[in-house]
Amino acid sequence: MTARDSSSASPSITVGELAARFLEACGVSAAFGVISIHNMPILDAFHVRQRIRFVSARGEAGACNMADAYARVTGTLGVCVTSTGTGCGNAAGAMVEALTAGTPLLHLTGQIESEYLDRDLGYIHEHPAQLAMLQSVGKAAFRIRNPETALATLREAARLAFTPPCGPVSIEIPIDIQAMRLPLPDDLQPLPLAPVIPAPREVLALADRLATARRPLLWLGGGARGASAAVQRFVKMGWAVVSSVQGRGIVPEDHPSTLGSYNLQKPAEAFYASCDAMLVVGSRLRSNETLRYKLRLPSRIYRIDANALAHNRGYASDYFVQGDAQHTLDALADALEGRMAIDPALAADVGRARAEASAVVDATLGPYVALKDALASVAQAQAGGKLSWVRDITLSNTMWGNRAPNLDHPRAGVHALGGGIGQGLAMAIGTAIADATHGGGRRTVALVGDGGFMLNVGELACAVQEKADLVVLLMNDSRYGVIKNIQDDLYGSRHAYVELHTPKFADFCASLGAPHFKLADPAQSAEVLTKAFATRGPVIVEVDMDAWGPFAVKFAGPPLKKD
Ligand SMILES: Cc1ncc(C[n+]2csc(CCOP(=O)(O)OP(=O)(O)O)c2C)c(N)n1
Repeated sequence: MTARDSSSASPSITVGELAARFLEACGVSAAFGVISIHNMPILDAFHVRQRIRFVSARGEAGACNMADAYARVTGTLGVCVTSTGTGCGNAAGAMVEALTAGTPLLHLTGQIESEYLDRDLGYIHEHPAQLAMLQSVGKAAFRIRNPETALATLREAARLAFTPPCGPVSIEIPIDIQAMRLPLPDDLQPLPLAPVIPAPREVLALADRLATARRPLLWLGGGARGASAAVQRFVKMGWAVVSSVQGRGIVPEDHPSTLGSYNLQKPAEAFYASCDAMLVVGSRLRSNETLRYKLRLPSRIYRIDANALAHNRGYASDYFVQGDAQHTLDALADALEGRMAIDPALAADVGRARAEASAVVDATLGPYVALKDALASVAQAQAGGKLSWVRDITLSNTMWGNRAPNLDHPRAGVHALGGGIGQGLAMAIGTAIADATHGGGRRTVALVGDGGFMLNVGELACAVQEKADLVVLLMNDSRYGVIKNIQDDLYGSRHAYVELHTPKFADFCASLGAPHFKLADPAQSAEVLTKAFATRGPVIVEVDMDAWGPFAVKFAGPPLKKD
């Protein structure tokens, strides 16, 4: 097929512009990437049209993490644009994270000219199996082969990205195709999304099983993030609630009916033993949340998931209903309201379990309790509790950041779900940009270790350039702390490859024009955090962990079942 030329009567646009216009129709207000000869028709259209804010990341990994976080906090499509070959490959790790987290993301990448494609000619930027790589690091990948099929491909990619299990979808567009012209389509709207409606018979069967429960518990995962309103109906009926880390804030975490994400401490497990039914909604009951599937859950487990394959994964389910979380919970509440006799003591028992679980966490932290508590109080005082809480993989996050401070909204938490270090800073930039473009009025705060921070530190320059409004809590122990702890536990304290040459962060930040505060004393936490919250743009608060001293308990990898 050949593209129609620009002399036709209707105005003609390039495929690059078509992509830009389609994204606008999807409600995308910011996209992230690195410019290259192999994506310039797309980025030129962004620039000319000025409808989408394009953030020039310093690397494709960061760009993809930014787009991922943008999608998580806005609920709209995340978009990253990369170059062919190495640029595209640089995004692979971040694509894996988006896949793990179920983020609806569109990754647009270039390809070499169609004429030379798939011929292994050593053409500049050629990656012969790029499409195969994209298929394996994301949910799906397509190639646009001519202008006539471009819109259909864009529409289908976006539809797939938003179809549970949601995930990142890539489209590669050879550079000659990006520049080809086609008539401007009349309709650029994305395809409608159809939620998975549960079978009414199955909802009633589930209701029959739950109607007699006296101490029912809802376990909410990331798949239930759109179901806050329906979940509230269960809370009103008297159910108890607990969430995975990805499900934080579906019920505001200061609500007395929820354990929050204190989901695997001993007091939580003891509480589960007192519950006679658990309804798991949109959660994979992942290894890190369940002591590698050994956490003792209530004896009867029921499950709702939009993904039919969730049935019996990780834990056996006594009954399973396939359906969108909001629709299914609403239908279930219709069938259960006024029909249950829930133990009135349940609410008080949740509160007790939560307080005990939180005390268990605090007892591990030693001096770092001061940081955790100061963050909660400063966030309340300076931002009305409206925090976007972004975390990298670091000891402090595993030990407390995954559970505290309280989050008030299902989209207020962003973390590296798949466990890869080095993504937190870029995710915080994507979060802050999302807040700026969507007027969220939240304060972005990121928790990162020095090891993870250095992995993608170039993005700090991007943050300064973009005036990304965020506070980074940089936990500096000058090493890969958790790995060192594991070496103590399992490798005879042979501390190999964990001591890191670390920059003088004050000088480094000064060179970039980023305000920097050193926090050398736990007693100054509230004062320094208050100053940081009052400063605009990217602000670094470096916690000098050598001065603070160790945690009370040495954390050495994800907790496992001990008895
Ligand atoms: C991309 C990636 N590479 C390597 C690892 C292995 N790893 C897990 S934690 C960690 C150390 C992180 O160090 P830092 O960010 O300083 O945090 P700390 O453990 O000191 O709190 C490493 C290297 C990983 N999880 N992800």
